Amino acid sequence: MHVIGLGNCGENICKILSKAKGIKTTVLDGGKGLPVCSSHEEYEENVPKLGNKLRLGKEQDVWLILTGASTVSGATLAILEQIKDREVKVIYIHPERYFLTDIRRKQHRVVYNVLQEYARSGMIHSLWLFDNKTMGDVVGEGSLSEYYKNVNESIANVLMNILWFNNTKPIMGTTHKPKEHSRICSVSVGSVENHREKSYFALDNVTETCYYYSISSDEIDNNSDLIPIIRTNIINEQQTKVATFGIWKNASAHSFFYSIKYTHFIQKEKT
Ligand SMILES: Nc1nc2c(ncn2[C@@H]2O[C@H](COP(=O)(O)OP(=O)(O)OP(=O)(O)O)[C@@H](O)[C@H]2O)c(=O)[nH]1
Ligand SMILES: [Mg+2]
Repeated sequence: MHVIGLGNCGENICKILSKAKGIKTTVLDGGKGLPVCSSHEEYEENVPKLGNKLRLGKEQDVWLILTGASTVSGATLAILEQIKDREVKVIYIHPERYFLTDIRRKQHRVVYNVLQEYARSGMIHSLWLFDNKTMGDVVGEGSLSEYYKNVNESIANVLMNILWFNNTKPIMGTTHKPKEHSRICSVSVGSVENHREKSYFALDNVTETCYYYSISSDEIDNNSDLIPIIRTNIINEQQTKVATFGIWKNASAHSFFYSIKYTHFIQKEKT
């Protein structure tokens, strides 16, 4: 897995991921692989050849993390153009609206909409949406000096776990293969006992969902309630959408699940 972090936001998440096994990271920002520019348009027009900076080699599993609120996000499409031969997943961090100046809000709207169109048309493999406000409510906002700490760690955890799920054989079920056109997605996290889930982005018009259960070995051996809880949930979900699941055994004492939700419907701006 190779993760490219664009701007401060992308860089902060890359800092966490760079310590993980099996993940390479590259930061792109004004002064880091990109020239320092003063506007969205200027960034768009001045993206140099990035081959030597990125050094992707044969890696297909490429992720780009950014928010449209940054000036440097003007470089997004020019960067995607250079890596379009890879399987590119984009993590889009939806900014808090009330923090934004008019210019930044406009930039965000443009990037957010274009990326959704790119996903729908298959120009990118998928678009993963996270919302700072929604996530702050779920995982807690830090002090002023580390305001995004919990949010960033939670996003980094999603990536580390996806890598692990993809490379580890489930003890039951499978990894989900979404339909060809279901390329816009979101993640929710949940606890297994009460099956309550909290979403990192409120995705509208979900058409498919898959549940990735990461269960401690103790619970795998001793919790006989597990299968009925999971079965009931999947049957419920299947009433309204395509729903699948996989169960993995983890090495910690802690069990949780992710629910990954997919849609092909364009998401409107969150207010
Ligand atoms: N989740 C998360 N969001 C962040 C972080 N830092 C900034 N943001 C969000 O991103 C927006 C600004 O984007 P940054 O990537 O910081 O962009 P910037 O460095 O201010 O922008 P330029 O330097 O002008 O390109 C803020 O309004 C926040 O919503 C972070 O570490 N984590
Ligand atoms: Mg910056």
